[in-house]
Amino acid sequence: MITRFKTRTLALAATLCCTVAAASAADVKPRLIRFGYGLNEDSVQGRAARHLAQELQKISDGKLKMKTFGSASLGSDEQMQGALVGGVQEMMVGSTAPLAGMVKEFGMFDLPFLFNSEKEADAVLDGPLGQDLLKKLEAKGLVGLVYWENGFRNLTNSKRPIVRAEDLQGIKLRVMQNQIALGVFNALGANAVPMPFSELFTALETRTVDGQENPITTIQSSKFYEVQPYLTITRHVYTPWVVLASKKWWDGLSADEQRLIRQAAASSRDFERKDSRADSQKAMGILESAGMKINTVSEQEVARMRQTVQPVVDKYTQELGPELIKQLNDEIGKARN
Ligand code: TK8
Repeated sequence: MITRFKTRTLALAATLCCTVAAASAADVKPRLIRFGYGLNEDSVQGRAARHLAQELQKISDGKLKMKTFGSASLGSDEQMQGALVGGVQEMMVGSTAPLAGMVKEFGMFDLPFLFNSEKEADAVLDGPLGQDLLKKLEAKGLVGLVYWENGFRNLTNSKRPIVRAEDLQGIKLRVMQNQIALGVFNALGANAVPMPFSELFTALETRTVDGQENPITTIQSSKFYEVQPYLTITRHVYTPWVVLASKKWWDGLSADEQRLIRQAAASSRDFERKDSRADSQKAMGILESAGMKINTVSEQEVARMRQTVQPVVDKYTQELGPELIKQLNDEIGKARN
């Protein structure tokens, strides 16, 4: 009796479940999503891209298939942004720095010595300011989904240890492609050279440039230690990555498809930040055993560097809007306390 009742309940539940599943499945078409990124497969980006693809496959019952393309095989960050705007590529992850050419406010993340910790960065990126910036992309043909951690950047070069800013004199330093990054490093005395990341390893290897700056995780996964003997821990800026979709393509998706992609993107964000923080420790050990000569700039020296770049910060505070920079500092202040 009880058994028969249970069986019937189960059968009913099963029918209900599958009706619901079928209904939602009706709004999800089989699709192939091309997702491009700049680092190699064995990097924080590579691992998080695979996580995103698997998650999406799982929650869409295999309908939303993502194919991931690493090592800038679909182009540099800037080229992929263009492909997304044009609707010839569906998704990507890339730095905020080259987005400043479209939405200038993204340049704020290139202002030096802003965040003190990952926690502060998370709070600002996931808070009102970071989310407003993502919305601004829509008018430019991009849908900003979530921020991943790229992280605090440090200097490497092939000439000498950087103990003081003066040591940067005459060093040809590759920087990300925007005016603020350029202004900051020129102010510090380097000869800043903007260049896409995809050309960087070769440029370092052939000594077209002497140095570059990126988080420890990237210095390790991109094997910069093979061509850069000196690493200086400066943590001069925290830069994020942003997961983007083509607006042209996005607008043709059903609400269910958009919801599933947003859900998978949020999962990739959590996965990637955790992985990045754990990998940072591990990568440092690898760089040490690879024989890099590592030094950390002193607090006094950081204070001097801050002073040296202040005119650049002031200039871009005016250009980006003093109100916006005030909001940024307020949100950082809140997260700090
Ligand atoms: C990878 C870049 C990279 C960034 C840079 O495509 O350009 O130096 O740090 O992560 O976005």
